[in-house]
Amino acid sequence: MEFSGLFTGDERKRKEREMTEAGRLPPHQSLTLKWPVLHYGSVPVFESAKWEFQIRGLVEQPLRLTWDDFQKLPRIQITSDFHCVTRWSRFDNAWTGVSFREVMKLARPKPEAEFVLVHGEQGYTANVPLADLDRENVLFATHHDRKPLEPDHGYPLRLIVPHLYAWKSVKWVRGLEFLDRDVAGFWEQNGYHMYGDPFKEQRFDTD
Ligand SMILES: Nc1nc2c(c(=O)[nH]1)N[C@H]1C(S)=C(S)[C@@H](COP(=O)(O)O)O[C@H]1N2
Ligand SMILES: [Mo]
Repeated sequence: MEFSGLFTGDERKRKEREMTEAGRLPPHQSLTLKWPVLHYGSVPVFESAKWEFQIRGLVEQPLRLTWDDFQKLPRIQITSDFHCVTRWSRFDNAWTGVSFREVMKLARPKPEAEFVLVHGEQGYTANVPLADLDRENVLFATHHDRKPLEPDHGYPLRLIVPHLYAWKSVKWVRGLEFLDRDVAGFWEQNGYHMYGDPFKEQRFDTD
């Protein structure tokens, strides 16, 4: 017999227990089977002819990539978990896109570059240490669970940094600024933690 639908609450609890036991649920988070939408400001309209991806700061090769340039880069698929500081976690997301390392190969950060300020549309920013982006599961995603990103989830391109709270996973990402010091991004200027490790509960700058 098919009881699915009737037991979705139980299914959620079962999975939450499973993830807790596997050590994948960070403290004081709860598992969601849905995918909430969370951002500051409005959803930007994508115009491929106007879009460009800008890489500047401490790199050997500053770059401006058009949407066509970006589309030509090799793609990877990564499955990872997603933890929002407002206490929901979504597990086993399949992301397709271009790895951070692929973009690094083109820009070639200088040895002094230790931090990156990630820029999104409308002035949204998030700061991440370069070492935390230079990992094999960090990517610029165009697809989620094999479907193009919805506009409110970051279409056409978003960063995914699975091991940090999701405010670092910049939607509508448009560029990278390589720096020799850690410069606070949007939420970090508004009281959030500079690093944001969900397993250490680094939510606020006082944590
Ligand atoms: N450009 C931009 N990216 C953003 C945000 C934002 O306000 N603007 N919010 C962040 C936060 S706090 C979270 S939890 C995730 C939410 O992603 P989702 O809406 O796809 O679930 O996006 C992150 N990326
Ligand atoms: Mo968030």
